[in-house]
Parts: sequence; structure tokens; C-alpha cells
Amino acid sequence: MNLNILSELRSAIENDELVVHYQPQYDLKRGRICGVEALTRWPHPRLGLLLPEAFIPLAEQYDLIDRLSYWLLHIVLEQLVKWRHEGIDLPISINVSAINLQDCELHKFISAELQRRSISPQQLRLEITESVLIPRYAEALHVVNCMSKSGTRFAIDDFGAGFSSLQYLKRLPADEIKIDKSFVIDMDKDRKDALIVQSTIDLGHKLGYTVTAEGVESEQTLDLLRQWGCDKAQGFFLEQPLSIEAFLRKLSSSKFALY
Ligand code: G
Ligand code: MN
Repeated sequence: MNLNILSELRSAIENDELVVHYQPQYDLKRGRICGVEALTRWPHPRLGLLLPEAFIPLAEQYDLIDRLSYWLLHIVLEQLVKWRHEGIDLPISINVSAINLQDCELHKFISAELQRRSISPQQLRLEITESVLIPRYAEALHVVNCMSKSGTRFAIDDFGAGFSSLQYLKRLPADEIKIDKSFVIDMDKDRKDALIVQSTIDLGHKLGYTVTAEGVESEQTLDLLRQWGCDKAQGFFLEQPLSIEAFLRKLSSSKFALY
């Protein structure tokens, strides 16, 4: 079964059958959109629209993650060039697996492409996730440090879950943490989740990070996050991930203001 899916994924990447959706990220202090996260979706002929959770771990495990990340980067870089021409000044975040960072190839590729297209490194933000253990951890850390020195901005994604631990705060040159949605989704009902989120916001701020909450699914959650001084929010209550066409339609009619 997995092998079948794997070969289907390989050919879906090669035949350009994956799609990218864009989910707005909101600045809670200013009450408006401040960036977007590019999210890969796989419209599978039998299984329907598959979310990254369903195929990224497989890609990481079976050596397809590089191809997937380069495919996404090409699309996002083209999008940034179009936006520059159209005067749209929104950074795009992409998810990179720590596996992508174990050698310098991605760094070289990103630096060269940003330069060739005259895109500022600030416009492309990298969210680091780790759903498998990294065999060459020290190398990955070195690459992240080099990229950071050349202006790439990193966020620690899914913070608090999986392998995304407090160790990262000590070691990674990131400027943002994204609190994992598993804590945020029910924080309006679950006292423990609420305390975890509130404390993580405080911890993040004390250490100088911008703090983002992902998985905001209700108005009450949004209100609490605002009260607690969370910087940015993202989630279905605010906006679903949208096709580029739907995203641009909303952007041009200024529908991305919170108040
Ligand atoms: O791990 P990462 O932060 O990249 O997760 C992004 C995934 O989370 C996407 O597949 C996206 O569709 C999903 N997502 C975004 N907002 C929400 C939300 O409010 N609730 C839930 N359950 N999932 C969300
Ligand atoms: Mn992410």
C-alpha cells in the first residue's frame, strides 16, 4: 500500500499534479494580514485532497522530501516575483523538513534563486519542522546558521509537539515560534491547553521571539490570544488555506482585516 502511494507521489511531483494553497497569517496587534503560509495539497485521484500530514512523513522517510521541497520552492519563488511586479508586499512561509537542511544544497539553491530574481531574503520565510529524527543533526544546525547569517528568517514550527522541543530555542537562530495547533485548537475549552499556550507565549516573548498560534478555530480562542499578547495567528476561524485565485480575489477586496 505504502509503496503504491510512494510511486504515485513520485509521479505526482514529476507531473506537477500537486497544488499549493495559501493560508493567511494575521498580525494580531495591527488586525490585518502579515504573510501567508504556502501549504502543499495532493489532489489524489482515488483518495481525494490529501493534506501534507498524509504524505510528508512518507516523503521524508523514502527520500522524496528534497524533490517535494524544490517543487514547492519553484512555485513560491515565481509567486514572489509576480507579487513584486504587482506591488504586493507579503512574505511567504514554506515548511522545510530538517532533512532538507542536512547539506548545503538547499541553501545554495535559495540564495542563488533569490538573487537571480531580485527577491529580498526577508520575503521567503522558512518554517522548520521535524517529524522524523535527523541523522545528521550537527550538519543541519550548521546550514541553518549559515542561512540565517545570509538573511533567511526561520520559524520553529509545531512548537511543543513531536521533536520540536525546548532544545530548539537554545540552538536554532529562529526569530519566531509557532505554537503547535494541538494545543491551540481546544484551548477555549481545555484549561491545560490554555495554560500551555499562555505560558508558551510568555516564554517566547521573554526569549525575544515573535509568537504565532496556529490552529485558531474559534472567536473565543482568538480573543484569549489577543489578551495574552500573542503576536500572530493563523487558523480556520480566521481563514482556510485558499487557492491562489481565491486568495488574490480576497486580497484585492481587502477582506483580510480583522477589525
Ligand atoms: O505543521 P503546519 O503548521 O505546517 O500545519 C499546517 C497544516 O495545518 C495545514 O495542512 C493546514 O491545512 C492545517 N491547518 C491550518 N489551520 C488549521 C486549523 O485551524 N485547524 C486545523 N485542525 N488544521 C489547520
Ligand atoms: Mn507550518
